[in-house]
Amino acid sequence: MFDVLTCGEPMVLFSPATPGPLRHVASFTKHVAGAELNFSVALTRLGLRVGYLTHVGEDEFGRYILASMRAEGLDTSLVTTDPSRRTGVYFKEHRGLGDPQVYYYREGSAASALGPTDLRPDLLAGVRLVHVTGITPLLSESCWQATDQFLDGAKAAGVAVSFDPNIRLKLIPRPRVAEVMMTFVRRASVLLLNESELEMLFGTRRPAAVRSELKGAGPSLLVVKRGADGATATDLRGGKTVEVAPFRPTRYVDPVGAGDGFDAGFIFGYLQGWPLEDSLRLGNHIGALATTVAGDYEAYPLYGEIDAAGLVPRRAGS
Ligand code: KDG
Repeated sequence: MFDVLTCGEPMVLFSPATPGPLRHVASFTKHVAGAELNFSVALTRLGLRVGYLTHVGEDEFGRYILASMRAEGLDTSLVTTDPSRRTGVYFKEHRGLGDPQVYYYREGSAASALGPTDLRPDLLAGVRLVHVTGITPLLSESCWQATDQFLDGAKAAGVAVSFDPNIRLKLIPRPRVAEVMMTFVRRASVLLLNESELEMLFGTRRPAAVRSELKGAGPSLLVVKRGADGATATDLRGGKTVEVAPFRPTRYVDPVGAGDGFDAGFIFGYLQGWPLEDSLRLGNHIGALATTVAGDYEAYPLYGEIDAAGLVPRRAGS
């Protein structure tokens, strides 16, 4: 039985040891990544039971992903090994001009064969939240159907859904983004995105301006990740927006993995019933830590670490 259920594509990430065009890079460090896997690792480190539904190839990279999941204490019972397809891979490239470039080698991967039959109805029993990102439906037709199945299954079972569009313009042409993502946004309970995604979907960077568009249907909570400017959470029913300041890490490598870490921190607080400010603060903290290392999830904290850092709110009288 899981607290949280998610699905997506895990990949092996090769991070360059030196900056510059990849053709001149001689060595790389190897990591495990994938937006929903990162999210699952972060929540597992905080103590939740996460079900991560995916496929990997019957190859060395698939074995490496499974071994890394086990090392993190993450359940692997929902991972199917597919002998007929390969595990996806991606490379980062640091040119020194802003965020890293990413190059995917994932077409036709094992995870792209994820489909609607993967979600057995019994998997939702006892689940408190289903997490979906906008990456998975763009991987293949069957992944799109699997995402639909996830959202419909959650609705039928009365389970909350968090959705992060995680817009990857290498996976979808810019003019289609809003139309495609809104089909998923409308089925979420909590919408988590960054400011440029907010603008792509709603044409505004002001959370309050989104309320009328989502009135009636869709999320009740809008969480906006503002990077170095902190984060906000807007109660789309009541209208109140709360804002928290950012965490400023003393070292910065790259931002990949920060958004997933933020999502996990916020959702952890949300599931514990914490005040929105505390959930945002934990999201910011995990997101900031993620930027300090070359891998996506390595720097995410353990529960004991967030407790020691004073990020677990004390109830009145405790
Ligand atoms: O959020 C981090 C992800 O972008 C990274 O791990 C790779 O899943 C990935 C993707 O599809 O971009």
